[in-house]
Amino acid sequence: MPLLQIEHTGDVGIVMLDNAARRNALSREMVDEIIAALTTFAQQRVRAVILRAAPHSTVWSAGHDVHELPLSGRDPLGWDDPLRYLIREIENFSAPVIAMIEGSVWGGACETVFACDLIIAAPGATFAITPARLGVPYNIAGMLTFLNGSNMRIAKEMAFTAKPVSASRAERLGMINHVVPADEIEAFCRTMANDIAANAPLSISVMKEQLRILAGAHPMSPQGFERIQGLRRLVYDSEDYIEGIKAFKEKRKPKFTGE
Ligand code: YXS
Repeated sequence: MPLLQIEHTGDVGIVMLDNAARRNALSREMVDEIIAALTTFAQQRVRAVILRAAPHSTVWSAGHDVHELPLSGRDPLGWDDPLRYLIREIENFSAPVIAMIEGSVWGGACETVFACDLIIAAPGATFAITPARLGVPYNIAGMLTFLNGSNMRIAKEMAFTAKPVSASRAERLGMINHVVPADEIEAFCRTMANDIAANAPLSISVMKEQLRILAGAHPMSPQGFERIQGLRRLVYDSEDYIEGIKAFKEKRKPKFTGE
């Protein structure tokens, strides 16, 4: 059974996450279907994409599928992790991707939304950066996505508290483009997508790529990279990492010891 619904109208493509039973968790299967849809849209030369959940969703996406996080000994967010592929696909997609948000957005899904080019949220939407909730060592590119999607102070607050940020606060902070009433948000996003599609696609595609390159232009020494990777290994080899995943699966609060 497909985990998505796809629509292609004129120059606009729409991907609707549709696996409410798993709260649209970004499993390998779900990510593969999203990437397949984007690949088709690229072949159809769509000029804007809307990435959404089913209407009136209470959870837009619960983030990385926790059941697919490796238990200890392996980087949970390495280059080949499905979430990393999804982020790169969105960032490298030639046309703008509009995230249309209804419901709560968690962890890797929050990064996915921040990787989109525009974010339009209904008033009840929330955004949470959750590695600290599970004991996960987020990866460098992902932390840069969070930083570029907010600012240092807010990225730290979201990462350290793992608490959701409301749509109104996110808009006030410039983290999202618009807050639109739930009964108007689909029409609003379609209008924005069509406005974009009416402009010059080559010009837009180049500006999107320029901004991607500029946003990622952060020099890091080889020693700096290796230090971060060493620190991250200490985390994914820790007892706390195992405890975070175990507690999630056992539906209980984790007890972190710092070991
Ligand atoms: O128990 P069943 O089989 O019915 O399944 C439950 C949940 O286990 C499942 N589910 C998930 N499965 C895999 N990965 C997930 N991330 C995930 N989230 C939920 O969906 C079924 C219904 O969940 P339930 O009963 O909790 O629904 P709810 O409506 O009461 O609560 C919805 C949420 C989203 C508030 C709740 O499910 C939740 O807190 N989910 C985890 C949110 C989260 O911490 N996500 C981060 C995932 S890890 C990640 O993205 C990164 C690696 S990181 O951690 O670094 O950010």
